[in-house]
Amino acid sequence: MNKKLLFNFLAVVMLASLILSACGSAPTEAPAAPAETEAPAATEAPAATEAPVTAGLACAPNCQYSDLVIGFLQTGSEGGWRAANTASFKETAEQLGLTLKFYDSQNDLAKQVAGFHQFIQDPEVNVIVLAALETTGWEEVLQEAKDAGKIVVIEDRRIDAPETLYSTYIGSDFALEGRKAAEEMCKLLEGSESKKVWELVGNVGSSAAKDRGQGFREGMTACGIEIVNSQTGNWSATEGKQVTEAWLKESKDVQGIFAQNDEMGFGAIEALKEAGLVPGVDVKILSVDATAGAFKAMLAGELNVTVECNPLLAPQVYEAALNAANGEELPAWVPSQEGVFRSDDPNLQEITDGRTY
Ligand code: GYE
Repeated sequence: MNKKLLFNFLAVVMLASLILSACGSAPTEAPAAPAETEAPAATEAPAATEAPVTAGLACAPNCQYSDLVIGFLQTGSEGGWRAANTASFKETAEQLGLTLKFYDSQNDLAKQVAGFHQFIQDPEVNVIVLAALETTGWEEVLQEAKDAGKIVVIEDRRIDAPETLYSTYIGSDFALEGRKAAEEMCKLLEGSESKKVWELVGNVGSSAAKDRGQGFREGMTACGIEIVNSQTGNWSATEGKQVTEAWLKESKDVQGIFAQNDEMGFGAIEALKEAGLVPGVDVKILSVDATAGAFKAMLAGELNVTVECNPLLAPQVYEAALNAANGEELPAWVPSQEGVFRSDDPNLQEITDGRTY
């Protein structure tokens, strides 16, 4: 057999063997995948807390106010609204015959958290009431309180935490207050060619500041208000005045000031007067809270509007605590009912005389 013929024969033989081996190893049916087994149901990661907060106290279902020992974590004493809120809790505790342990957090978040732990460890305390300085950072301590069998009621300021970690929240709809403020500022600036507004913000981490600011921004679009300055005055008259003074050094082209609480509004009023402007006339002033000082400023014509924020929450809070102590499930939020007061109200003096704070 000549070489060429031999090479071709060998090539054919090799090719044939390759084909046969390939076939031979033709992948067999891939082994049947194991019969589809039900994937194990993903076990739900246990929620931080699954059961709603309905476990009552040992005295349930016959707990009385006299059975309650309430640890109250107050923000501090930053102004008229806070003083009225504190008075409501102390006076109502006496009227109802419950025991109140009052903790002043001095507007310091670390102190407020420390006070919370203190009440969790206090064997006498069976209910904890929190007026939160800030919206975040409460989940861990709330879980500890729940594990310790303590009832928690949130008052005044809402928090960002699972609703199963506390019995209820009793406080205002701050976003609604912000929308009301914008609606009133639109009325005050009606007909004004320019609608530049300065905003004095409360403690920036607090729900009251966040939600009032959001509500105002939602409402102001209706009339073309423009917020040209916004800065915290930390709820205080001193800081509200300092911030307004700094703005006035830059420009006096402002038509309205939205102060997120009365104290900062009072500071703005002082700054305007010292700059030679007439508050309530040259610049419209609107604040929130409706404290006694606001009615005094409206009667003097220096404040145009105050949007009410009710501080007298203790009766509702204590009733909720008692119901929770008796194992009742409560609504997640009980919003306060509130109004608006204006300096041009013909009955303003009578309304002022009838106010309790
Ligand atoms: O507006 C302010 C106080 O949380 C609603 O806190 C409260 C606010 C109030 O410092 O005056």
